[in-house]
Amino acid sequence: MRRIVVVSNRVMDLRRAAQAGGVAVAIADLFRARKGLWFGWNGKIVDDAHASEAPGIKVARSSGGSALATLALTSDEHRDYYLGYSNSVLWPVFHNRLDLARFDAGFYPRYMGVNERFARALSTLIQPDDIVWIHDYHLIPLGALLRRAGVANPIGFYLHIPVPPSQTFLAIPEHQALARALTAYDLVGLQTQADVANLIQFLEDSVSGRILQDGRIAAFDHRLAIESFPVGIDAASFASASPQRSSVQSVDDAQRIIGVDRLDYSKGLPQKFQAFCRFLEKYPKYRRNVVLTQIAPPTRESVEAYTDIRKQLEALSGKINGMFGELDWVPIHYIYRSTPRDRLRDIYRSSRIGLFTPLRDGMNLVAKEYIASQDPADPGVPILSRFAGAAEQLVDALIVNPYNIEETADAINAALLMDKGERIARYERLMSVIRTYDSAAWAASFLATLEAAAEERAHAVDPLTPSIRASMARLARTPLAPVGLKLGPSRRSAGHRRASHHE
Ligand code: GDG
Repeated sequence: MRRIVVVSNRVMDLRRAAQAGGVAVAIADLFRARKGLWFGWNGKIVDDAHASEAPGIKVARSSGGSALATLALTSDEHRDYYLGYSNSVLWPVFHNRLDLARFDAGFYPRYMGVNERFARALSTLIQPDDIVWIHDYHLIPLGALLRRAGVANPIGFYLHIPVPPSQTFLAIPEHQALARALTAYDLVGLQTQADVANLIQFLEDSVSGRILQDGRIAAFDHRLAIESFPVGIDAASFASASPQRSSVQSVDDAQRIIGVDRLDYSKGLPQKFQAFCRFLEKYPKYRRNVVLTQIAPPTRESVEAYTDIRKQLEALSGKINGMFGELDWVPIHYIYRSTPRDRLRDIYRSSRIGLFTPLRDGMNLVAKEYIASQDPADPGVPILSRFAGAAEQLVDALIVNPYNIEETADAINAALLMDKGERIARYERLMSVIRTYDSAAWAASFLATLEAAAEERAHAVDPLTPSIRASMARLARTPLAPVGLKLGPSRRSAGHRRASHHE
C-alpha cells in the first residue's frame, strides 16, 4: 500500500486532534485506519529571523505510529496567512458572509508565501510512491506549487467547508489564481453535491472550465475530477456513550437540548438562542422542564468577528436566563470552553434533542456524533439546519431553516412531542446512513478515486500538438497570483478569451 502524505494547516498529536474541530477529528480518524506522514503548521509562532534561517521541520513518531512533520509560522505569516487571508477572506466568503470579508487588507502575498514555503519543505519529504492529500482552504495553491517543484505523485485536495455560489466566489479579487490552482489537482473532493455544482459553475465562470464527457473538468491544460465525499465519523466509538456516568451533570427531571459548536459566526448561535427563547415564550408549559446546554469552545479569538459573536452570545444568554430563569432553573447552560470527548458523548446521549442550526456548514460532524451516541431503544431527536452539508444525507432529522426563529421553536416542540416509535424509526434510518458513510469509507473512497484519477493522467493520450503544449507550458510558468487584481467586466472577459484561446 502506498504511503499517504496528509497536509493540513494545523498538525498536532493525534490524541489532541480529537478536541480541535472537525478537520483534525477527520484526519485523526484517517490515521487510525492508515499510517503515513502528516505535514503542516505546529501551532508555534516564531520571530522572522528564526524562521527564515531554519524552517524548523521536525519529524517525530506520534502516538498513532504516523510521522508528523511540522513548521512554525512567523508572526507576520500568522497574521496574514492564517488570521488574514484564510480566516478573514476565504472562510467568510465560503460561508456566504461577504459582509465580513476583508478583501483589501493585503493578506494575499503572505498566503501565497506560506504555501510556497510549505511546498519547498514538503517536496523534499515526498517519496516517489506517495499519495498526497491536501486539506482545506488554507492550502488551495499548494498542489500547483508542488507540481511546479516537480512532484508528479497523485495529489488530491479536500475542502471541508462549503463552496459558495459562483457569484459570491467571484467576489474574491484573486479568484482566477485560486481557480487555476485548483485545476492542478488530480481530484478535488467536496462535502456535498451542491458544492460540486457550485465549484463547476465557478470554474466555468472564472477560467472557462469545460465539462468533459467523462464528467471531469478541463481548464488550461489540466483535467480535474470533482466529486462529493461527505465526511463521516467513527460511529462505533460513540456507541459506548453512557448518560449514567457522573461526568454528566444532572438536570433533574428536565429534558436536555444539546448544542456543541465551535464559537463561530457560521454556526448560527444567536439564532439558536433566539429560537429557544421563542420556544419558551410560545410553549410556556415547558418552562422548568427543558434546558439548553450549549458548549461553545472559542476559536480564532484574534479575529474581530469572533469577539463580536462572543459578546452577542453572552448578552443573549444573560437576557434569556434573566427573563425566564427561576431560583431552581436556569434555562441556558452556556459553556464557553472545550469539553473532553468522552464527556461529550455522554452529554449527547443524555440529551433528548440535538440542536444543530448553523447558517452554513460544510458538513457538521456534531450532528452525526449526537445521533451515533443515542440509546437505540430510546433515541433523542436531531434538529438540523438545511444549510449544513449533513442535511443532504440526514434527511430523517427534523430539518429547519435556522433564520426562521418560529420554525426552529416549533421544531423543538415537535421533537419533544415525537413518540418513541417514530424516534426509533428515524434513528434507525439515520444510523444506517452514518454507518455506511463513516470516516473509514470517506477516506477509502477519496483515496481510491484519487489513485484512479492520477492513473488516468499518467496514461492519458495527449490530444494537443507540440506547439500548443509548448505555449501552455509557457503560460504555466507565469506567476500563479496576479496580486491586487481587480475584477471588472473587462478583466473577466479577458480571462475568458485567454482560457479559450488555449483550449
Ligand atoms: C469543519 C467544517 C465539517 C467541538 N467542541 C468540542 C469538540 N468538538 C469536536 C466535535 C466535532 C468537531 O469538533 C467539530 O466538527 P464540526 O463538523 O461540527 O465543525 P467544524 O469544526 O467547523 O469543522 C465542518 C468538518 O470540518 C469536517 O469536515 O463538518 O462543516 O466547518 O468532532 O465533537 N470536541 C471536544 N470538546 C469540545 O468542546 N472534545
